[in-house]
Amino acid sequence: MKQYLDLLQDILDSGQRKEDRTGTGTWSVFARQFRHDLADGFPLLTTKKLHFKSIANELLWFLRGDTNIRWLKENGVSIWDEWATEDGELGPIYGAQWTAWPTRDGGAINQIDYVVDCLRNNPDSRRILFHGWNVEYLPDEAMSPQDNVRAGRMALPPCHLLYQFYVAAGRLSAQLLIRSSDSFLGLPYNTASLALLTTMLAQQCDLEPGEIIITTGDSHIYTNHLEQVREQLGRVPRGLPRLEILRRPDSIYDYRFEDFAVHGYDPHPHIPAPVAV
Ligand code: THF
Repeated sequence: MKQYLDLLQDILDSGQRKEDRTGTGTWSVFARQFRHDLADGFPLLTTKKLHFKSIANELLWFLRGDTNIRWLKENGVSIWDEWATEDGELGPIYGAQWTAWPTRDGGAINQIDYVVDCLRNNPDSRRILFHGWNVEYLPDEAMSPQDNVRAGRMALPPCHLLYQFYVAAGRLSAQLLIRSSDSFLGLPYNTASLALLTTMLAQQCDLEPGEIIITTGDSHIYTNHLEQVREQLGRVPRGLPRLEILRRPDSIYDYRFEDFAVHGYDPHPHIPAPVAV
């Protein structure tokens, strides 16, 4: 994915130094976009090895509506540990808003059900989207993630928030708005996750996967990732792997990690980097 390396280079070339919530400091540019046709391969970065298991299980965890790290840990994923309370809670983050957006009357709306229903029954709709930015539950930035959770709010506000889908000529495309994009650690995860979700939805709705388009708002590189970014920019991208889904589960909620096979993934070695909390 040359476009990803171009974005990193763009941030190095024209980024401004900004302070951030975590106290780490970043180099940042505003509002960038890239697109990838899923017919050209599965967008799992080849210039460093990504842990596909973390990416896939995180997505399955969102779709479960789960907001406790217990299931993630049971499935070998630790990327949410830093923000959870001692009993593993993260408050009403992604999974809660996606599948159980709270309503005035004390009920809940499943936005994923809505999207699947639209894709099947009203694919020309211009309203096929779901949103994570539920303002009532956003954290208070002056409090720690854990204290926010104890107060009934999200540990962190969603970084990837608006997912919109589009059907034409039997192909399903998706665009995603990421308001705050940790370009070295988070963006490769968010890209592969969007591609996986789009492929799963296409399978459920008898469509072919189309394009994914990602728009990043505050597009940054943390100051403690610069060396890793330069290392990555010196590497030559390799051919993309192919994703195969080995069976057709009964619903979008019935996928398991074992249903996914990634063929031909031949990345450069992993490059470790600290995550800003
Ligand atoms: N906070 C910050 N600072 N960056 C983020 O990318 C981020 N997220 C989620 C919430 N807060 C964030 C958490 N997602 C890793 C990857 C994604 C994360 C958090 C951490 C990470 O450390 N990845 C390592 C490997 C770890 C593993 O797979 O076990 C890597 O090298 O890729 C973005 O939505």
